[in-house]
Amino acid sequence: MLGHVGPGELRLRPVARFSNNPVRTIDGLHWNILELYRNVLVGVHAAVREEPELVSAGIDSWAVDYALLRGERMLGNPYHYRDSRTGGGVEATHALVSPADLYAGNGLQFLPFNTLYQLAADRLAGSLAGVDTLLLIPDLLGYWLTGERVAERTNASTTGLLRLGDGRTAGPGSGTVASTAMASPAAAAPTADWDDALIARLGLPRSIFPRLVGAGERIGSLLPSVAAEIGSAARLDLVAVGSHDTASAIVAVPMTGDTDAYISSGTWSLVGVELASPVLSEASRAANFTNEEGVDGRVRYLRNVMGLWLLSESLRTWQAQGTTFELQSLLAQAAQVAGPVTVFDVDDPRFLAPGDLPERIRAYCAERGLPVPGPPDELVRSIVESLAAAYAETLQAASELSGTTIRTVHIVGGGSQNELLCQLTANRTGLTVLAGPVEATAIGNVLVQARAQGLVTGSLEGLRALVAQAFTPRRYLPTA
Ligand code: LFR
Repeated sequence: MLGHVGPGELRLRPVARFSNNPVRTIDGLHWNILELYRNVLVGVHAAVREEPELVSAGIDSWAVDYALLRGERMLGNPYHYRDSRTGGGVEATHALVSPADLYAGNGLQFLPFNTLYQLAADRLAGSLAGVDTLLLIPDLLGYWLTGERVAERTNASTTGLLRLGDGRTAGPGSGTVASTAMASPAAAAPTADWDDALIARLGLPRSIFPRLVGAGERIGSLLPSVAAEIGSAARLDLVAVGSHDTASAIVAVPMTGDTDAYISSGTWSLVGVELASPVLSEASRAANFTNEEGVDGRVRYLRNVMGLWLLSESLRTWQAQGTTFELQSLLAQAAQVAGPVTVFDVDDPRFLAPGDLPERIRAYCAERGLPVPGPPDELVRSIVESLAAAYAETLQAASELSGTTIRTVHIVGGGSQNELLCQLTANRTGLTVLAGPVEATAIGNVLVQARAQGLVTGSLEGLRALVAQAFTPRRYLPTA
């Protein structure tokens, strides 16, 4: 995505798009990381050709996954977090440190694929021998572009291996930041650091975790070999952004006050509120809410809801079985389904792995004596209705656990284009839903770079005001 940013100006356009298809080999499910990197080069090349004055680039991706390196060499292909190898890692980790102790230190929701569990699986398999560096996915791509090894904080906070800052306050809260507070991103208070004691207790080598950098810090310029490969003489800086895609997306949620909640709705749905400091209560842990680090030290207090993965994986299954559906028309049919719709728990762990999702959803309903959704339009209606129900339940919990009164819900990302989902969310929450922007992640990425370059100044509130000006949201009011 190519962005143009200045005071009162925010425009984005796509220059290259590619699919991200994982590959299963004999040892499990992997990311096709070299193909992703090749496409990054193609994309940067296209961007520089379109905009020779381009000043910087920033990378974000999904969280938790990583590559292991010895010297410059990547040891094996990164695993996909949906691979099943992490089961043993969870047990081994909890045998060493209880879930309650983990939460007290890192504030992270339990997801079986959090980096610390994946690393435990690696340790048990002997795969950490000879490793000298761990790089999360965006940091790996950044390393290949610049030769610099760093760990960007927002994404590092999803490893489970950062310890929340001592004061447990995480910098400025919503609406309280002076507009100049972030003129120098380096002034942002570091809120967490690698938890040396935890890393030692888990038997992991501390030396593999790189220096932490904050969103807005310059990482480096393109290696000459990379510049030559993309055929560019451009002086392009790589700038750290909220490299966890969700952190970038939340930067671009046009929230205007502390009664706004967000749903970053894509493959996953990240449902919650932004806070100034973490909530570490036992009730919060039991409800599996996470305190991930946001840009400028904000806390992303949220829960992962299974998300549009349920739809995309169902479409993929039907395609593999010989029927290709067009999503928009299937959603239109789903909206017409009359009669009671079965609501199921979208977060049942059985829905995490790739494969035949329609079958797993039907089995789930049959086991519980619920009406089993039959044809695709019924099943899709059931998925969307169940997602909206999970959104409503999660927002209610976020509100209670954090003491936030929620009046408006923003839906950003791909799900903001799903009218049925947005309307059902308004109905089930009884709240106003503001949908958009769809490309929130890219917008948040670009805005943090622009601020680092001095093209805009100010707090996240100022950046969000730019978003609100540039992208008019679609409003949904409860109808039922
Ligand atoms: C969303 C996301 C979530 C993270 C999941 C796995 O794309 O980054 O925030 O929990 O993917 O990395």
